[in-house]
Amino acid sequence: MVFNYRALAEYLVEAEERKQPVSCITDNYPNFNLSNGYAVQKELVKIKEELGYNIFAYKMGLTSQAKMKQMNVNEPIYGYVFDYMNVPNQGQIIKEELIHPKVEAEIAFILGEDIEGPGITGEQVLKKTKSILPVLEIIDSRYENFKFTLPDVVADNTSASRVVFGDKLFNPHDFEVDAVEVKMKINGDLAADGVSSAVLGNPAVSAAMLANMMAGSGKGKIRKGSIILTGAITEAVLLHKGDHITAKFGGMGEISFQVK
Ligand code: OOG
Ligand code: MG
Repeated sequence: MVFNYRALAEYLVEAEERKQPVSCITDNYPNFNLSNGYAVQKELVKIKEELGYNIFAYKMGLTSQAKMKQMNVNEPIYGYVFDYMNVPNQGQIIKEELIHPKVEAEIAFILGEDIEGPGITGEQVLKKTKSILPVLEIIDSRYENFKFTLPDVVADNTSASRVVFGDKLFNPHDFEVDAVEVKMKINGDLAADGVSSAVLGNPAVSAAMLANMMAGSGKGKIRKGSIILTGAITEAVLLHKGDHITAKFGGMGEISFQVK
């Protein structure tokens, strides 16, 4: 089947702009597959660039058991974070700008050298990583009830919506990247917790997987200086207007923001 990838990308961009969820692409087109999903994602990136936005970071998704179980899908995926999604630490997100946002805690990597698949390992990526830092990702599916199949969520740029980075960069060589303990509180109550090893054993493995997936689809290497979100350590937690979120990343400081 031949799909109109541009029209499907517009459908999702409009849902984001109108803040109105839409039905899954696979509801209308049951044959829509994962490579079709990435083809829509590619058009969605073009639309965002035409609107004047730029890619700010890469993101991996569904890299932990907690997330795969929560979303009922079983394979890591990738997408892009755009510049307009960036929110400062201790800043705020506006509920009215979003549909049904959820928050999740992650580790981000900043590359000191290019990385390239196929066959690159987590250890090799760590050697080429300049810094790591904590990040809270706010995901906001453009699909009704936050429900989708893998091809749908890939088309929807893996629910990318907002990001709040920590203030400090850390040298990955001084750090046990797989032993960062995260505790996320909402209005003072524990909302989710976990350890960074939940992400494929080590978040570096997720960054390596990204390079390998990109190589597999002919997208080439990931350049020095690129930022990679390696995927949620914990389940994602639904946000409400008025919520105050704080997350402690053992040894890496704290991130907080408010939902206005
Ligand atoms: C898809 C995005 C998943 C992660 O870190 O696992 C993701 C979703 O759950 O809506 O960003
Ligand atoms: Mg995420």
